[in-house]
Amino acid sequence: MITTGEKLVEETLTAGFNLAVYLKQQQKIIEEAMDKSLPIAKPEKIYKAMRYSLLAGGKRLRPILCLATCELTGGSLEMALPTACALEMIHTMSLIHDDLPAMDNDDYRRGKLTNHKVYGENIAILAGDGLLAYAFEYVGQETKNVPPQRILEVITRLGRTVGATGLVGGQVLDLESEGKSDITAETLTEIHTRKTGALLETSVISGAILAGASSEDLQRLSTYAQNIGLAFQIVDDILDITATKEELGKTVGKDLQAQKATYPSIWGIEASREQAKQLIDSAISQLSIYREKADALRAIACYIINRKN
Ligand code: GRG
Repeated sequence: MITTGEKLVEETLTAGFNLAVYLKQQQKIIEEAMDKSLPIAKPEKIYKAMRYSLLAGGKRLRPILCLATCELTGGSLEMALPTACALEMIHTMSLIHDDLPAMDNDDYRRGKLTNHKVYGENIAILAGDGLLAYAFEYVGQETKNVPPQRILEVITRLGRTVGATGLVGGQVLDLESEGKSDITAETLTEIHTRKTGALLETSVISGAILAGASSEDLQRLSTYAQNIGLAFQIVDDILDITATKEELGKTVGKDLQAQKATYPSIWGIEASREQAKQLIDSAISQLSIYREKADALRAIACYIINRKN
């Protein structure tokens, strides 16, 4: 019986599933695909700026989730790889814009100088815009052997995730909440459901849509994704307090500095950890029907609360 993340990691390892090996292998596939996806063209400066952030490392969690659910629901790697790359392009563009002086004003990301620190603010804005537009083009142009209706569904969903109902709206609510002392856990959850949860959920669901998953599968996977999405953000808030700059590859303590409400500031660190664990347990409970076929998704859920960056 699986109860907590750490326990599950042990169990999946003893059952023959090695998460570290799995993540490394999937990251290699994704790195190679992304490198190929965006060759340098003219004007070189913008392509270099886009590649600088896209290929700067990171956990590649969103594409890994997309590939995992496509495989789980009967699809192939080839069906989901363009969408997996597009998800990382969108995530990367959101990081570039989030780091701008007009937003969070950060100098470091993924252990490197932020895009605007290297290329200037004007190019960083355009690099983000370029990646966002290319993500949609890439899914439309490169997805092969998938019925057009499914591709259309993924593209529509990506648009909804990025726009005012998702990332953009979440970022606005986040900006509006800065410096306010009366932010409730409900408001915080609304912000993070849009800012962080929406793209994680779309990562999980798009792989399954491309594979032609049933509506029951999509429902189960949505619930899994919503739970890991919230847990991911709670852990992110905790790491901003407990991790080092070297571990995170970016400035730490930013939330406190910007007077942002966080889960630890509302609940305290221990209660936040407990909440994250409960969410991971709920996420994992959605996967029982898939038995060992969902080992990767189970182990990723555990990794989300045990991660150090
Ligand atoms: C999407 C059009 C458009 C604009 C962007 C700036 C903005 C609007 C939204 C902010 C979105 C944002 C930065 C959310 C935070 C998400 C988050 C927890 C990022 C960290 O993700 P990790 O830990 O990072 O997966 P790595 O580097 O491992 O990929």
